[in-house]
Amino acid sequence: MTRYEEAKKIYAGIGVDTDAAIAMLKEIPVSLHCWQGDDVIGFDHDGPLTGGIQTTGNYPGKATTPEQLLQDMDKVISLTPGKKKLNVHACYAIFEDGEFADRDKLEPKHFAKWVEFAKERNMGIDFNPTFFSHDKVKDGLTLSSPDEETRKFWIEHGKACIRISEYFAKETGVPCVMNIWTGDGYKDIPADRMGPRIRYKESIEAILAEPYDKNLVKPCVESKVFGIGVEAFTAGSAEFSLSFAAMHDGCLPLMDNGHYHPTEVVSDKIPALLAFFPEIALHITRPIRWDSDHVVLFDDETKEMAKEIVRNNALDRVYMALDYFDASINRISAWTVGFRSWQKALLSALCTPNEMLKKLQDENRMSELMVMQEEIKTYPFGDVWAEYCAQCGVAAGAEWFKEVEAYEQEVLLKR
Ligand code: RNT
Ligand code: ZN
Repeated sequence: MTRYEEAKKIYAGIGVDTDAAIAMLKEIPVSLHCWQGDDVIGFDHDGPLTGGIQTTGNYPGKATTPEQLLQDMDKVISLTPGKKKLNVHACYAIFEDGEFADRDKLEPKHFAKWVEFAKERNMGIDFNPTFFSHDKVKDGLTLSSPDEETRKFWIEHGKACIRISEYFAKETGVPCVMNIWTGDGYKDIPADRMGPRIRYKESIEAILAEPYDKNLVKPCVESKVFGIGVEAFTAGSAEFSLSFAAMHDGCLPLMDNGHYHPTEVVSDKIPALLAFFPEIALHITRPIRWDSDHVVLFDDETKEMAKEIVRNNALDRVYMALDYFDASINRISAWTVGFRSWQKALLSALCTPNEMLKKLQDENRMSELMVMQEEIKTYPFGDVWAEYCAQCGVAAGAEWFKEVEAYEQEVLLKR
């Protein structure tokens, strides 16, 4: 008997069908963010990253051209199991020879290369307007700015992004999740906390007034507790974003698990929102102290979030996207570890006897529930993971890192 056959038998003993778990995971799309490859810079400006987010580190070999970034993404795709969707930011517009369009004037054609790339690989695309790293960010504000011209510019940007999102959906045949996040806020105590939020609300409403097909474009609003340099006040707080989504039909709440106070957990928020919203969206990341964007690992909270999605049968109601950026280590490795970690979390959740555990809870057999939850932790999950990777044609173990090292020598260090 192979190790997988052995493991399959052990899992069958608790009513888990590992073949079915593997088959299911192969069909679940997870969005791979393009911005891990170049430290969230993009191709439409020369300036630094702004907007309350920051990358730290200067590991060599980052992508500086569309060709390099797409080549790097292909490498990551080749090292990771599972179905993927691309996640692109508006600042990653690809302009042909000398042409340029500012954010408010972006058109589908500026993303034709992304569509070509996605189609060739049978992937859908998610999209994000970029409300940062731009000189029209006035005093740290965009959609909530008291300056009308500033707000207008960013509303036009949002509308352009709706049109581009619809183009992505039509071209790929897969709905496009369009996420609105701004770093709008204040470093120190404001005198007016409501004014900026009313303006933010009205600006998002103006963006969503752009006509679009609700089956093709899924707008979301992402909340945040604070950003670097905007510690005192964030316009798009948790209450703001959640309320906005709740009050606007077709708009989804997006929770980034790096955007809450340290003892709050998104795993507990997922089922709460699923009790109300038909669909929700997630940014999967790893917060450490003040930073919200470390590489995703196969850690307890990551596993817990995956469990909440799987055991509530919500794999088709939760849009899952990765969101982190680390410039201090090999970027291909960072990208790959994060994607593989979320795949592990999903597979592990699919290999959990969820119905049996729920029954123990409902019958108040809490001692047994604790015993079982602890027992499952040492089940031979690694053998199921290895089988899944083999079926997907990727290395199950750390062998993949050898390929990253070779790629670093042959490609990254020559840039
Ligand atoms: C920032 C938000 C946001 C960004 C990306 C690049 O705190 O998480 O989602 O990380 O849009
Ligand atoms: Zn995010």
